[in-house]
Amino acid sequence: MNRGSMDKFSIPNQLREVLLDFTINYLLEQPPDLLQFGVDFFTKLRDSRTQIKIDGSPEESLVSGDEEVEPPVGRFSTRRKSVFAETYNPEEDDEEEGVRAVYPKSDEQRQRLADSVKNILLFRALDPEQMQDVLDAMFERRVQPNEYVIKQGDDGDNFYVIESGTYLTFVKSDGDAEPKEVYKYEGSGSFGELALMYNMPRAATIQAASEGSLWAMDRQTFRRILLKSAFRKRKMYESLIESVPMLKALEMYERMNLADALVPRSFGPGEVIIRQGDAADGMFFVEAGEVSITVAEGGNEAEVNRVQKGGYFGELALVTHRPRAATAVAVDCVKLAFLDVEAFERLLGPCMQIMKRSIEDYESQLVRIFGSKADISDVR
Ligand code: 1OR
Ligand code: 1OR
Repeated sequence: MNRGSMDKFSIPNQLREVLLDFTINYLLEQPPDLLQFGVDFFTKLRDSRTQIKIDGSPEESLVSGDEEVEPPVGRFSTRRKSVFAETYNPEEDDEEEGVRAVYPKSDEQRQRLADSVKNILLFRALDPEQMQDVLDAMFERRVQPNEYVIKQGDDGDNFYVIESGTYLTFVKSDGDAEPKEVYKYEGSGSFGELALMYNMPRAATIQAASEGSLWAMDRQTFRRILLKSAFRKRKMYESLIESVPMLKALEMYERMNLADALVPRSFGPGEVIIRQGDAADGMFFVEAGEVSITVAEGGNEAEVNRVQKGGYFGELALVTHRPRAATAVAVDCVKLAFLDVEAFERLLGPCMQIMKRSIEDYESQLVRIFGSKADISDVR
């Protein structure tokens, strides 16, 4: 490469980063007064220097005791990124700021987009107006086999929702010679939210394994519309997820996805949560209160278990693909987090061994209490 007189000057990385950050912020915000904006920007940048946290430790868990809703910094990497962005606090952000991107779409495109975003967990908390905003802001990107959509270590630009295609996820950890394949998206799902949510470099590489079509949303729109709701949800379920021993089998990223998927459900004393014999649509984690489990068998009904905070129930039917094996009733005011069957199958694979072990325990108890193995033994 012929760099000519450029060789005489070395451009410090910090200068490049700061100027780029400033330029991007200026372009996005389009303030009326460049100089005033510059003064504010650099003042804020200087003031923030004292607060900058460098490099989250890898042992740091998803769950921290503090109540502050501030994005953790660099938890997936050892490289620090743009200082301005690091001090970002979603709770202080003015939602109305910035330009709104609108990409006109044909009816046919709208329909395809609506189908693609239907099951995206991060979109669940949006109201219809925000959803409209999101749909307007998304633009189509077609990819070819082997094309890299995201490269680990890069800055985050877009968030992607899959319309079609297969995508491989690779992570190269410190000390690894080669990146390892850690996950495969097949025709649905979304990726690329981590770098945008937590202001860190891309945590993984995403490569198309087939031809495909993606819907992309730029960083600014993502942060303006999705960040706060996604953040609150992940924050809300951190301590619940931490309190369930079984879920320790999950990687931090898998726990985040679980938090996105959980839905709050409450029941009053005596209310039936699950009825023996019913078809199953999901499972429950107990956040507060107590749940009584009873089994009816040949005219006898007996309480067989009580489940408290940190416990779970309703997983058995999802694992065995059978009707509910027991009835669950709220003993007092019970706060639960519900996980639907589709998310269960996608997210709780790593906990399957643990669940199967407790199912074996149900079986031996069943034999002890009723003298028969009944119908729960078909564990797949
Ligand atoms: P990003 O913005 O960092 C890469 O860009 C994306 O890959 C990332 O957001 C996620 O959306 C997606 N760990 C981290 N990121 C993952 C993972 C992952 N899987 C998909 N992405 N895994 C943990 C690996 C130790 C795999 C979990 C199954
Ligand atoms: P499910 O989807 O069948 C009822 O819906 C839930 O009650 C079940 O999943 C379990 O999560 C939970 N036998 C069967 N189900 C039990 C039991 C249990 N305990 C909790 N559940 N036994 C108690 C073992 C300590 C054996 C009964 C004889």
